[in-house]
Amino acid sequence: MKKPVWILSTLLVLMPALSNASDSMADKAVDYRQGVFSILGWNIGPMVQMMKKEKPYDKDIFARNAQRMAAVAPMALEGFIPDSATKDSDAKPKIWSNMDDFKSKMKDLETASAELAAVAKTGDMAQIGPKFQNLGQACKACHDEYREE
Ligand code: ASC
Repeated sequence: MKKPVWILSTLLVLMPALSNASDSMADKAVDYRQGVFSILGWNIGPMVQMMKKEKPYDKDIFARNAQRMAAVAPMALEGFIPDSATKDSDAKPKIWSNMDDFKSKMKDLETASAELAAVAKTGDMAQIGPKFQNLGQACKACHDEYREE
């Protein structure tokens, strides 16, 4: 390769990494937690459809998605570092002045998703229904209080 070509291609390859490196810690934290919530949203979506009978109930997919949520939910809190209520974030600043309550709501999410994952394996709707309701409540409780609409 001619020199200008490889310099240019090296730059192009490195650019995304370089631009991420120049992001502030707050921007990275926002990206991180939005990634976590994207995973949660992606996985709860089909479960909601199954519960509403908009989609046939598939025990394995339901249990898999519940398991994923249980694995990922405990990763969210870490992204709420100090001073990370940025313009790209829907997190309300009052999260940081109510951190104990916020943590307890995050804990509720962890518990609800773990309990759903446990019963989802049985395929027994009598058990799944109430646990799914709890999970929806845990999502909503935090959104109502701490997420910008
Ligand atoms: C969902 C979803 C949420 C929660 C919330 C529960 O399906 O994407 O954020 O449930 O709406 O009230």
